[in-house]
Amino acid sequence: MEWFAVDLIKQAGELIRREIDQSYEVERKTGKGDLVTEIDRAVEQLIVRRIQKQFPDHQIMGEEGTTETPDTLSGTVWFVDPIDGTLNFIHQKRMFAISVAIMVDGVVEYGFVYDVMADEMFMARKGYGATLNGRTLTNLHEHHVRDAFLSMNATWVTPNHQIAPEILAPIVRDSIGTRAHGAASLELAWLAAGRVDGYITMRNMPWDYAAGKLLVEEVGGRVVSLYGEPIRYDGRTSVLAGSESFVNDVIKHYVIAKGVTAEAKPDLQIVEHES
Ligand code: 2AM
Ligand code: CA
Ligand code: CA
Ligand code: CA
Repeated sequence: MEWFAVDLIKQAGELIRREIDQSYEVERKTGKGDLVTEIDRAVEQLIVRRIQKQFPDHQIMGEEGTTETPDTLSGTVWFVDPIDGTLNFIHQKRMFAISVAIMVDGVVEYGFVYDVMADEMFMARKGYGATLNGRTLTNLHEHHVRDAFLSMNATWVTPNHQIAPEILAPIVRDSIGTRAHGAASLELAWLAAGRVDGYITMRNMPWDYAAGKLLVEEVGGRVVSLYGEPIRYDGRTSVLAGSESFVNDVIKHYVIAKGVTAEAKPDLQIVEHES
């Protein structure tokens, strides 16, 4: 299954590299920052068709809607984001990834994040560690917010999100620096590779984080919701990722200290605006 997935992802990567300089259609989904291109759809179709042919009984959850949300997470489920970082793909022609995770009976067993233009394949297998282009990734160094270099989207500290800025602005201020890379799976992969020390987002879907989460966990890191709850795979969630010390520091000193607990979470209404 592992080599089938790698071959499939590399083939999809070739398709993207071939098409990236051609003209293609771009469509709006919910707003001007939420786009999908013909290439996103073509790549998802390529991936989905090959999986269906090889493993007809597997379920697939893909971002671009060629598949249905599975009723149950039992059996084998593939989470597929054909282009994670579509805005980067369109505007920068780099720093986007194909993200694929394979879940077996509710447990993510394999995660793949492929940076298409840098030709970097990040892979993890549960219990067996993580690699980047075949080289083993070493365990994360412990960090606290005050000595962490973070990856986080600036949207979350703007006032149009109710509680989020109150929690996140102090983290931005106290850390040694923040970068917004714009591709969740790659930000988690970079965390696993030690290129950043933490990643926070208020809203991700399973195809964004399933593969990257396993990568981070396989180098000793922790990935939970912003309130420290286990991550679910059935819809949107916030994501807080980093070393054990970083994650504990954020929850204890920035989230709980603000009086925000998992129970109080309904207060944390994300106002949809999609700039
Ligand atoms: P995408 O490019 O595949 O849409 C941008 O900060 C990151 O958040 C990207 O990984 C992007 O994935 C993801 N993202 C963008 N809009 C989103 C939404 N409405 N819900 C969840 N994730 C989103
Ligand atoms: Ca999208
Ligand atoms: Ca995505
Ligand atoms: Ca996508």
